[in-house]
Parts: sequence; C-alpha cells; structure tokens
Amino acid sequence: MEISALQSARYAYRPKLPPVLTKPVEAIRISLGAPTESIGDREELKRIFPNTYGKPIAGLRAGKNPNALKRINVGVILSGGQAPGGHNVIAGLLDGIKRGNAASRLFGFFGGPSGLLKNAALEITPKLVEQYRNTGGFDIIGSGRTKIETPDQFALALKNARDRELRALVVIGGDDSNTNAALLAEYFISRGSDIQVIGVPKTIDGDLKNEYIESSFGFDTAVKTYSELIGNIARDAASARKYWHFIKLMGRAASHICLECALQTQPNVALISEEVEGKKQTLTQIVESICEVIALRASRGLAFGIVLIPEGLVEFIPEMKKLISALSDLLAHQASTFAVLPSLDEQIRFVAQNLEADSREVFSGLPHGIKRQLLMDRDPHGNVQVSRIETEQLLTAMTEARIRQMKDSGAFKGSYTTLSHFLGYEGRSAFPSNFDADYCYSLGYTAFLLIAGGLSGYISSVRNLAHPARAWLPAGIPLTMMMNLEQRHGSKKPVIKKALVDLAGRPFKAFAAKRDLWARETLYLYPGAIQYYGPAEVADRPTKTILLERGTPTAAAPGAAKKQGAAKKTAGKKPRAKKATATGKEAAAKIPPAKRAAKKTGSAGKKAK
Ligand code: FBP
Repeated sequence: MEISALQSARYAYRPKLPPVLTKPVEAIRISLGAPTESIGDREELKRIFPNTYGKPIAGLRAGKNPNALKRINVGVILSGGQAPGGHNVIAGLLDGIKRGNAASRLFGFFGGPSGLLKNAALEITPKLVEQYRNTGGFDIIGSGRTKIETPDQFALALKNARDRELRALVVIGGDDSNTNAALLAEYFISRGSDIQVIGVPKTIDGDLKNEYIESSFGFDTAVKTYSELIGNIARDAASARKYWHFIKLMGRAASHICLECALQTQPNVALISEEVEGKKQTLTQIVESICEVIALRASRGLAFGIVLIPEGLVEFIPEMKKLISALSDLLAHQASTFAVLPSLDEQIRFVAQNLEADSREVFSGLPHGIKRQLLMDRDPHGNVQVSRIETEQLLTAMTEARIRQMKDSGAFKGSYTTLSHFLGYEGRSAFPSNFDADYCYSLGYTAFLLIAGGLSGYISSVRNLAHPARAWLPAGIPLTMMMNLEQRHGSKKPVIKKALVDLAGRPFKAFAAKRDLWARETLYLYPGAIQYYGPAEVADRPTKTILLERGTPTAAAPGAAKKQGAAKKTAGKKPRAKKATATGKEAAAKIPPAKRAAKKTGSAGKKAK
C-alpha cells in the first residue's frame, strides 16, 4: 500500500519521554500520597464508590517492581470522537506491556465500548502497531459513543473481560467515558473481580482538564491545525480585502478551541460562549457587537475581517437555550401532530403558534435556514442537534441584515460581503503534533505502569506540560477525585466535571486585553502548518493555553518562545531522573500554596478549571 512521505517518516519518530519512563519497567514503582477527596458531593460519592473513592495520587519513581514482569492480558477501548494521538497511547501501552513480558497480550475492542459488550476485539501486536505509530485517527480499532449503563451491560462487560482473562481494561476517552471507567472499576471490585480499569484523558475539545489533568490529548494538534487554516484565510482576507470570513470551530460546549485559536491568530472578533452566557447576551446584542467592529473597520477602509465562533455558542445564549429546550419539549410532546404537517412552512407556523411569547419572538427572528435546522435535525430522542446548527451562517445572515439596515439609515458606508466556514473534522485525525505524539505515548506507557502497580479507578496523567518532556511528571490520579454529582436525564449522576473557559483565567484575560486592538487593526498571526521537524521552539511548542496556565505569565507572548527556550535550556540542563518523577508528595508540591492549604483542610482539588 502506498503511504505518504510524512507517514513513512513519522513511523520512525521516537517520542520524547520524561526520564522516569526511560527506566526498565521493573525499576519503576508506584509511590502513594495521602488519601484524596472528590471536588464535591463527597458523602454521596463515597456511597457510590465504596471501593474506589478517595484513593491517593500515585507517583512514579525509581524502585523495584517485579510485578511489572508478569504475563498479563490487557484490553483497550477508544471512546468518543477522534483525537490526534490515540494511536500513540496504544503504542505506549503496548510497548510498556511487552517490555514487562513479551508474552503479554493487548486486545483492542472494536468500535468503542460496544466492542467490549460484543466481545469483538483484535489482538494488537507490535507488527500491527508499527503501521500506526505517530499517525492520526482511531482507525486501528475504531471508536464509538456507546455508554455502559444498565446492570446487564455492566455484567456483560465483566463477563467478557473475564472470558479474555484480562488483568486490566484501559479506556481512552473524554469526561463521560472516564466517568464510565470509574463506574466499571467500582463495579468490577464490587463483584469480586480484580480486573483493573485505567482511564486516559482524550478530547480535542480540551474540556477534560483540571488541576491534575493539564490538557486532554488531541487539543494541541486540533488547535494548531485550525489555527493554520485560520491564518491562511486571514492572509487571504488581508490580500483580497473584500470578504468577512465567519469561521465556526468545533468543540461541542466549551470554547477552549476558539480561545486558543484566537490567541494563535489574533482575529478581529472571537466569541467566547462562556462570556456570552456570563453577560446574558442576546443574539441581537452579539450581532450588534460584531456589526460595530465591521462598521469601525469599514470607516477605516478595511472591508474585510475574521470572526471566530465556537461550536456550542447557541446553547450559551440564554434566549436560544430556552428556545431550544422549548422546541425539544414541544416536538417530543406533539410528535404525531408535527409529523403529519405537509410542509416546512406549516411546521414553522405550527411551532410559532405553540411557543411562549418570548421564544416565539426569538424563533421568528431567525433566518429560514436556521429554523429548518432547528426543526429537522433532531437526535433519536427528539432533541435538537445543536452542534449541527450552522451558527456561522446564522451570524452571516443576521449581520448582513443588520448592515443593510445601517446602510439604509446612513450609519454604514462601504461594502460588506461574507463567507462562512466550519473547521472541525479536519483537525480531529491530523498527524499528531510532536507535543501530542510525545504526550500520548507517555500517557499510554504510564497507563501500563499504573496497571503494573496494581491500581484501578485511576486516570493516567502527565503534568508540567509547559516544559520540555524531560521535565514532565507522569502519575496516576484517582478518578473519583475529579467527580461531583450533576443532574442528568432527570436524576443526579456522578460525573467528571467538565471544564469550561474560566473567565478569570490567564488565557481569557490575555485575549480580553488585546481583542479591541485586534478588532480595529489588522494584526493577524500566521502560525503556518504544524512542523514535525526542526527547532524545538517551533516543532515542540505547546499551546498558548498551557503556556499561560502552567508556564510563566509571559511565556505565551509573541516572541517569547526563544527566550523561554533559552531559559529552559539552563533550567533543564541536568534533567535528573529523581527530580523529574512525581511521588505523591512531589505531586502535592506542584500544587500552588493556596490550594495546598485547601487540601490540608480536606478540600483538595476543589476547582476543576
Ligand atoms: P469527544 O468529546 O468525544 O472527544 O468529541 C468531541 C467532538 O469532536 C466535538 O468537538 C464535536 O461536537 C463532536 O465530537 C462531534 O461528534 P461526531 O463525531 O459524532 O460528529
């Protein structure tokens, strides 16, 4: 089979590792810290997870672990949307397993959790994995969104894991899938099984993050891919000087992707859903604020611009959220009447008649195409498919209408032409950046070491990511530590808390400090394509989000890369393995003092950022 030159070159790439992971597996042991607490609802969670609640953070350090040499079988599942680096998690996991014992076996369940329920799996051999190292996609075994929920499904999962004589199951997924991993770990123990369950944090959305998970994997590559494309579009806009480009960016709910892309490209407008919700902005206000920028630039002879829109925006606009929920209820309750309406116009009339006055007004003001999307694209439960709403087109249509009004009243002079884009799938299966390739391999390798350490109900974690891999800190974090209870489908359920953009956090503040200037002037940054080879400050640089959140305050400033690289060269001159390992205590030492104090008083890991 023909493969591209880059694919062939990437097979040979060897991920950079934190020093502790370069030791023989039997010379790495687990070191446990103090018991932990969940971020909320502690008593209830203790009851739900009697066997796995409150386990200590597990660091990795030099020391003897003969258990790592045992022959074992491990199962692995890829769950949810694709994220660059998934194949490297599997490569790291397999390499760890085989270094422990060449006779150990890794089974990959096909198509996500449903593969475990069907007991449909493929043995992942070193030969097979060679064709997937450092490549994007999840095609080695496929992924899926099935949730293991019912008692029968849990029992079946255990039966199938036992039939394959698994020592452990590794679940590579987002917040929901890792919540599922925590429930499986608890269930297995409660049924007298010693099959361990370990999670790995995946999602391009970047919303599985907290004090202990600095980033989910795939975010880095996805935002770099989108930023390259945004930069290219921006340069075209600045050359042609005649189009306003509205670019919707994937990332279901949280706006981390949009925020990071804004920091990387300096667009004229970037909407942040969490801010829209915080300010309770209406759709009209959002359109007005964009039109102000369009008019300001037009008055300066700049008839072009870039607007970034997060995928989840509509659900964060309070009036749209209300409308969507009213529509979902109405269409569910009146499904049979609605189904026989002969035309879209009649459906629109029917809906408008049956909505309350405020939602009716919002609905009536929407462009026809969006009304159609709201009524047609529904999931099997009758809910509106919010991610399919073409917000980029909604905003182009509404700004065009508003600019026409402004022209009529003499408030706008000049031309206004729009183009819209959606960037999503092109970022999910890209060749992982060096960061993701290195990070994912370490996550997979660490998952094996947590298994070898006899742990269950943990998520593989690698921290200190603002620094080069030689300073990274692999560890195991108890899943219950990141959980609280949330209302889901009418009842309270244990879940890993999703991290939305923190409006008080450094990435948002850095953006907010500059956005007026970026609106007025044309200061686009052109990040260019992801570089897989070349100087570390180009090829290995993490996201600005990580640099701002975890590095020095100036680390993400344009031009700081070189200085920072130089500083790190001195700081990291003698990467001593001992320093670069995270024991429970050392892991705690990385927690900022205020949070350490909170930890002592029993509120460790309080806030998922
Ligand atoms: P995960 O949370 O499962 O990683 O998926 C993220 C995501 O890519 C979102 O950004 C997007 O809204 C969604 O998946 C799209 O889902 P699908 O692949 O089903 O179209």
